[in-house]
Amino acid sequence: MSEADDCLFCKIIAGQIPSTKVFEDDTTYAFKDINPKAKVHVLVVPKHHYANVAELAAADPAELAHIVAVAQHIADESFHGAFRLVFNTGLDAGQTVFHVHAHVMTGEKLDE
Ligand code: DGP
Repeated sequence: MSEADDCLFCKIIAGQIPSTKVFEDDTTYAFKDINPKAKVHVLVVPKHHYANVAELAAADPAELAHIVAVAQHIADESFHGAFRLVFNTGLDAGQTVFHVHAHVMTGEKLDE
């Protein structure tokens, strides 16, 4: 069994676990975080399984740039383009799901 076979976000992308979709194209899926930390809190993920952002950046930098563009699009739609982008990377940084995901927080003025 590969890492991806037992991955929560792979199952969400495949529609095996329900999610509230915000955006989708051939390579990328975005859905609402189940535990929002801002008025708009969306997770943007590549459909291909990478464990973290460093792995994604090394393997497919164009997809990483695309994720940033999707984040910008979400912020343009919900809060005049301002957003916070967070990639928790590693257990001790708070990463709990080991399929790379950008936390996009927007929709309101954020605390500094
Ligand atoms: P992180 O701690 O950076 O690995 O973030 C994981 C995020 O995933 C966390 O903010 C909560 C969210 N999350 C966990 N399980 C689910 C789920 O089943 N559905 C959705 N929509 N979000 C989830």
